[in-house]
Order: sequence, then structure tokens, then C-alpha cells
Amino acid sequence: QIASLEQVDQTYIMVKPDSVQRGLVGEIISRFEKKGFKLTGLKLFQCSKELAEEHYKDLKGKSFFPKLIDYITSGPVVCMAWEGVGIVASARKLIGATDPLQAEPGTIRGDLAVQTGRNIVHGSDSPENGKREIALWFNEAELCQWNPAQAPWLR
Ligand code: FUP
Repeated sequence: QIASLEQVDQTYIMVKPDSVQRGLVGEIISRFEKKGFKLTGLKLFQCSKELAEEHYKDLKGKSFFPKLIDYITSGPVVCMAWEGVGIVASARKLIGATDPLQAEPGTIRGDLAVQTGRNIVHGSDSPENGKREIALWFNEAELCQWNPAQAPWLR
């Protein structure tokens, strides 16, 4: 077996309430699957105000913070943990700019969203935050370590 010298990172991806309501869950998951990243955690979840505030704690002083918390807690979200080489930066490229009007066509926000306050998906902004956010949103037992190369049904 050839050992990979490249660092494998984790990122936390969240399908926000508006995209769950619009029926975009499959479309968004599909973009990460097709890219070739590995899913290690997935659940539909109604989050509390406290959890939303902890997740976005770096934005606490911002004028849009209360609205952001109302938005994220307005309905269930889909929480995902993904793993792969260079995944944090790559996932943010797939997601596109924070303001969907500035996001390039071909990106998730560029193709599917219009407003910053409803930008349909979240992706961690650093490997450290990827780890922090996965630990915040998932219990250890909800995460699966598995090896696609050892999938018996594909041989
Ligand atoms: P991103 O990393 O692209 O999700 O963007 P930020 O971490 O800067 O912002 C987190 C969330 O805050 C955004 F997804 C949407 C919201 N936000 C606003 O509502 N207004 C702003 O001006 C900036 C961010």
C-alpha cells in the first residue's frame, strides 16, 4: 500500500434551514460526494439557541448576530462531517463567497442562493475550526471512521 504523505483534514458542513425547506439537501450532499470527499457524520437536527451562539461565537459582536441565530434555529439543519486532503479550503471553494451574489456560478451559493442572510450552507474556515465544530455538533458515537478502499461490495 502506498502511504499518503498528504495531511487529511476534517470539515464541518451544515445545510442551513432554508435549504432543508427548499429541498436542496440531496443536491448539496451530492456536490461533496461527487468531488470525492468522505462522509464521516450526517444527521438532521434542530439546534438550540445556545449551540448556534457557540458555533458562531466569533461573530457575537456583529449587528447581524441576532438575526443569524434566529435563522439557524428557525428549523432543522443537516449536520455533516467530511474528511479529505485539503478539504477545508476545497469545501469553501465549492460553497462559494459568503454573499451569494458575489459567489461564482458553479459554486453552491452561486448556483442556488441570493442573500447573505440565507446563504444555505456553512463550511468551516480552518482545519482547527473543522475539528472544533465537528466536536460541537456531533457525539463521538455519531461519527464513523471507515475506509472506502475496503468496501467489499465494490470489488
Ligand atoms: P462564511 O464563512 O462564508 O459562512 O461567512 P462568515 O463566517 O463571515 O459569516 C457567517 C454567517 O453570518 C454567514 F453565513 C451569513 C451571516 N452573515 C450575515 O448575515 N451578514 C454579514 O454581513 C456577514 C455574515
